[in-house]
Amino acid sequence: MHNRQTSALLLVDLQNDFFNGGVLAVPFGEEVIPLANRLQGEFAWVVATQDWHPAGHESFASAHRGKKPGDVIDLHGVRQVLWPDHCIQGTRGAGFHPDFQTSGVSHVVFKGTDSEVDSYSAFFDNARRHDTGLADWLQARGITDIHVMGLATDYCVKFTCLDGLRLGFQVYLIQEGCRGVDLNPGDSDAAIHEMQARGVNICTDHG
Ligand code: VGL
Ligand code: ZN
Repeated sequence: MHNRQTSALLLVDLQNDFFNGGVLAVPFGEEVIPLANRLQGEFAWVVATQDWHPAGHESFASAHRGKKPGDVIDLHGVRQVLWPDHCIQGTRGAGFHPDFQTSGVSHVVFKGTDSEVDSYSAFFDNARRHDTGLADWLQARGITDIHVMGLATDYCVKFTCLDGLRLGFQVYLIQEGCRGVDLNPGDSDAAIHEMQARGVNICTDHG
C-alpha cells in the first residue's frame, strides 16, 4: 500500500478522442475507466492530463502534404509519428470521457499546446524544451511517488513514466489501468518491458 500523502495518482488522457468512436480510439480503452474512478479514493492527490492541441498541430498528418496517419517524419529535429487530428482544444474530442468521474481530481495538466512539438509526457514536450509545471506542482506538495495509468501505454503513459523516473520520482505503473495504441503489434508489451528495465515498478494487483 502507498503512503496517501506522498503519493499521487496520475490519470493520463482519458479523453473522448482516445475512446471508442473517437478519432484515435485506443482498443478497449473503456475498460480502464472504472479503475480510474475507484482509485481516486485511495489518493490525497490526483492529477489528470489532457492532450490539448491547437488546430493544425504539426503532429497531425493533415498538417503535412502527402502524409497520412502512421507515417513518421522528422519534425524540427524530433522523430514524430503522425496522427489524425485529435484532442483539439475546446472540442468534445478533447473533453474527458463522460463516465470518468473527475470529482477527486486536484490538478489538470494540459500538454501538446505548442504547434511545433508534440508532448507525450505529462512533464515535458518531446524535445524537452518546455515543462508543464507538473514536477514543481508535485514537489511543492512533498509528493515523491507517482502511480500512473491511462492511455496510451505505448505513448503518453510510457513517456510520463520515464520522465518521472528521470526527475527522481518513484514510479508505479498500474498495468490493468492502461491500454495501448499498438500501431505495431507488441508495442505496448515492449513499452512495459522497457519501463520495467529502466526502473518503473509494474503493479498488477489493482484488478
Ligand atoms: C497520445 C498519440 C498522440 C496519447 C496523444 O495520449 O498516448 N498518443 N497524442
Ligand atoms: Zn496528441
